[in-house]
Amino acid sequence: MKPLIQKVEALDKGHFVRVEWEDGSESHYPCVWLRDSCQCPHCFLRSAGARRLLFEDLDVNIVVKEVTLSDRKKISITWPDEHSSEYEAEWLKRRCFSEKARAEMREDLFLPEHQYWGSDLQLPKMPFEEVLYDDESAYKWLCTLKKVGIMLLTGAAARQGELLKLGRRVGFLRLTFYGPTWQVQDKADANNVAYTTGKLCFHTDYPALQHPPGVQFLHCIKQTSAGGESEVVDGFHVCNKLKEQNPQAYQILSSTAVDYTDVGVDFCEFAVQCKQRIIDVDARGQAVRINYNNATRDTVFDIPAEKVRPFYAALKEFNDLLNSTEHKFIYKLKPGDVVTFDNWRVLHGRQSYQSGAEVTRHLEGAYADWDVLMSRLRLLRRILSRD
Ligand code: OGA
Ligand code: NM2
Ligand code: ZN
Ligand code: ZN
Repeated sequence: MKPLIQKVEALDKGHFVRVEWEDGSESHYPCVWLRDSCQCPHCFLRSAGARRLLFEDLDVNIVVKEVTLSDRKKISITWPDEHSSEYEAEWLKRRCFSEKARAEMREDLFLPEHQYWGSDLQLPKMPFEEVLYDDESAYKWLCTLKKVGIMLLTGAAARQGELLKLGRRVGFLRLTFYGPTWQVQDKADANNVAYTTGKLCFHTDYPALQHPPGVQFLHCIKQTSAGGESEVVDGFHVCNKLKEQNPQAYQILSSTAVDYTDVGVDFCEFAVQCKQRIIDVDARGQAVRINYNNATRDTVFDIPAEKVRPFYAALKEFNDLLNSTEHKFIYKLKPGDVVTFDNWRVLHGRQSYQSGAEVTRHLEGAYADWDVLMSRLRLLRRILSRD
């Protein structure tokens, strides 16, 4: 059902165009935006879906000379320099500036809604193969990953290389200093605490990078009989709790820049340093990314000495909440399981296990960026809405 236009008129001395829709509702469009968004071949490169018009050539005080309605399906505007622009009803409707329309568009483009969870998590599951070969399943996987923050894919082969397939399915994986994919197992002279048999307390991976990987995949190839259980916690849910229960701790963790370091050799030699706030927040103070790995938190701490104790106290509060039985979910990966999770939101950990002469536990890991996964999600939605 395509929207139809009842009436169009210029308002506010030509600075606005008012569109009245056939259902009686109305939309107001600022003329500077209309001129800037002209869809003619001179102003817009259709093949790239991108603006050709240079900002230098835009008069930010522009007003309309004339606006007319043709066929109730599009409006035409003549500008003072006689340039003319056409805008289709459907195109305009999708770009309505009302609060409600913008919220809908935001929802459509970014799927910002979160479903929070605690120890009651019903770990979402689906067969690995389905995600690889069925578009509807792949779409469901990506939507769940965005909304819940975690999904288990089952039935992959218990050998290396399965994550490369998942990478090709979404587009490509994120290369880091640990390689295109990496092997989590007990290693001599480990270049990372993850490559030991020790317990890993709740962390997000790679806060030492300026742009930490948005998504993480862990594929279980071999699992030890005793120990090695996985733990996950919804970081955004815990942040909401902390903000409520201890606003001061929240304020400290969302404003203090913490130094992270990672130095060694793997894919190639590296000396990574970064400053991150443990809780990254948006303009409204909502957590948007957790950057917390106690192992790579640097001993260099670039804050005034008197702020150090309050910082540790705040981090203790956060760490305690992460570990409360009400919030954490414990499970054990089986060979063939691939856990996929939002590395900006979900903190993960593992219980320790016995070291021995041979390798008793082996996971293959990989990272991907949210840009790549969201791009695939939008493309899949487009394909699925066609048939
Ligand atoms: C890691 C990690 C979890 C595990 O390698 O960063 O968190 O279960 N591994 O070994
Ligand atoms: N590994 C698993 O932040 C980190 O160092 C997380 C990264 C070694 C690729 C661990
Ligand atoms: Zn134009
Ligand atoms: Zn990790």
